[in-house]
Amino acid sequence: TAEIASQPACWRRAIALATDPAVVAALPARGERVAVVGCGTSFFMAQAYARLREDEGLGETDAFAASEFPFSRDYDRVVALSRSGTTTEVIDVLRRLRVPTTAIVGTPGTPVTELADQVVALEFADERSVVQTRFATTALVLLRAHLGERLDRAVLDAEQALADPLTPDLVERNQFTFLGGAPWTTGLAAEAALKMREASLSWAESYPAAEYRHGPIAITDEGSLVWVFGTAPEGLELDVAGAGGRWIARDRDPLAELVAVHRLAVEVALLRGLHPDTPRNLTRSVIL
Ligand code: F1P
Repeated sequence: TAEIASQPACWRRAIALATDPAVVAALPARGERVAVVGCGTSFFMAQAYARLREDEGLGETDAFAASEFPFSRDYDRVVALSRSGTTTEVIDVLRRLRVPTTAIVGTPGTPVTELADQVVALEFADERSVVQTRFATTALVLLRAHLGERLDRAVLDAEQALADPLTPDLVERNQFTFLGGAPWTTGLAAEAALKMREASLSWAESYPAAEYRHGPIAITDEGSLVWVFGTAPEGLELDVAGAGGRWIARDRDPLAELVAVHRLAVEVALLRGLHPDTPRNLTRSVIL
């Protein structure tokens, strides 16, 4: 909980760090063809960043789960995201690559930092919990700030998300669906669903918002929560209400909405008698 609550402070540090010359030199330059890789949470942050960078016109940007990296493709730079710096699939990609690489990590002095050409260490955002929250969002804030986004409002929105009451009609749900209302927020929706699974062992799914009508709406009922990150498609709220689901769509920075989901995941876990920091079957990093 303390790690979740420290996100606005960590984000402020990341925004300041984004203009540090060493950090600017390590992150992708305008026009470079870039691939971003990671596993789990880090992969979903990679997806969000890749789509933002591409849509900003700063260069073709792809995101891959590290296990699916296409070595046949030509990239100018590969960015690896890994809190632990010890994830096997990320290490494998960095070992095989012959192009410039940048690692963004929580812990320096790890195999990932040894293999990467450039390293950005966000030690202030590293965390004890097995479940990632602030490292992931802080890394994305750094990358968004480097793209030129002004993120003061996002920080204020995160503070608001930390202050929101979590009412029983949100916590007492048996199915959680998160929708990406803009292409870059689909990665955030995937991460929100992962948080609900990891921290509270909930049944959670995610889709691009417009895909929701193409099948997933079939599972929606009175026990469902449907939460949109970003702008909702016209009329979708009525469809969800018609299926009996509880709908949330707020005019806030989507990354701040992820902070709200961190808190929801903790509350649902506690309600079910689970420890949200140490999910069953999960370790801090996957070393194969
Ligand atoms: C990646 C990751 C985490 C997940 C769990 C297992 O770790 O998949 O996202 O929550 O802790 O490892 P990393 O490469 O970012 O350290």
